[in-house]
Amino acid sequence: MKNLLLILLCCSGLIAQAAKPEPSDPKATPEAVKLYQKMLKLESKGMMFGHQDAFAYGTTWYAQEGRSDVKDVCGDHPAIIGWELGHLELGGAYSLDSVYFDNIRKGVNYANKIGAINTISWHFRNLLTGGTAWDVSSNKTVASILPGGEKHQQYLEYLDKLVSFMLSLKTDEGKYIPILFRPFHEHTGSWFWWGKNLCTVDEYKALWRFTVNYLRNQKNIHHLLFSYSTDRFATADEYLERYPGDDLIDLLGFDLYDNGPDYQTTLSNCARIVTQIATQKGKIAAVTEAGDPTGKKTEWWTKAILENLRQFNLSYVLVWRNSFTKTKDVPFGPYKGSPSEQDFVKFYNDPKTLFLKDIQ
Ligand code: BMA
Repeated sequence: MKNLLLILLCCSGLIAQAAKPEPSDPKATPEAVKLYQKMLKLESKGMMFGHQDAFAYGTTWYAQEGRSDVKDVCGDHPAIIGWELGHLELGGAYSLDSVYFDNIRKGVNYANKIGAINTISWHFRNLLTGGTAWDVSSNKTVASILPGGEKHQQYLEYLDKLVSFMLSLKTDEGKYIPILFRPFHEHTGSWFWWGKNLCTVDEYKALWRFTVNYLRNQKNIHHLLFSYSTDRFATADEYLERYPGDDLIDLLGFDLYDNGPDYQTTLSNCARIVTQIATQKGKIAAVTEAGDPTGKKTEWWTKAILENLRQFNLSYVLVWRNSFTKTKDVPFGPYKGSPSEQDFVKFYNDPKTLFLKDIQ
């Protein structure tokens, strides 16, 4: 009996070991596997805080290594650092948000060195019209860049620039730095050329499948974890309508800005649905973009975000950038002198939120 118990215990131990979650790419680098497992494990500890372009610039500064507006306010950096590659496809030196690609490369390395997690988005241009990512004047763009389409060759050229950049993200020891890559986002809306009214379900899925296969199988890139990130949605079916497949995706997310009176109920409803699906699939769940577009809600961090997300095992919530130039956007993150600065410190001190020091 005792022996049987021992055997059973050993077996269950082995099963538990064998069942360690693996990313969707069977050839994922050891660093990508480690990141995936670490993020899943951290979900039960708390919710990480992320900020777009946190290390690139803040409301009053540009490119100062070691600085972030978040640290200026609470003394610690975000755990998740967002970066944006728009305009990489044009071959220039800097992004559509005026960040030098060299600085992104250095910043990714720095973030990784200090134990932060890097996520990258790509608002790349409309290949068919020549317009921006927001040019929705044609519903043929996605079809045109797929194999057989008139812009397919040009898409490969864009992807090859992406490939060179991704392959340049290395540690000082020459290992590829694992990245959460989040292309074709907010596709349940129709403001990007890959959005819902601009391509069919099949075209959208084919775009994902072609792209991931090209990066993995043609270009041998295995340090990326892929993030599927919708805008608002009401049901699991709606969320999954354009989901390209478990063999491609590692993180299930959604973007949701505080744009109306239903924000808080929508936020918790979306978080509930996404965390349920992610648990069933064994994938990471996150709020991949958020923000208060008025920039004026003094208790936004604790009331809108924390109280509505506290009950869920989400990996992270990332807020959008603190533009240092005057754009139409307010700074979405905290900064010295912000109306919600004190509330952010409360948010930081809450045991539910995880910042850089909490994930070492
Ligand atoms: C948008 C805005 C733009 C920016 C783009 C890509 O939401 O912040 O100003 O160029 O994201 O980062």
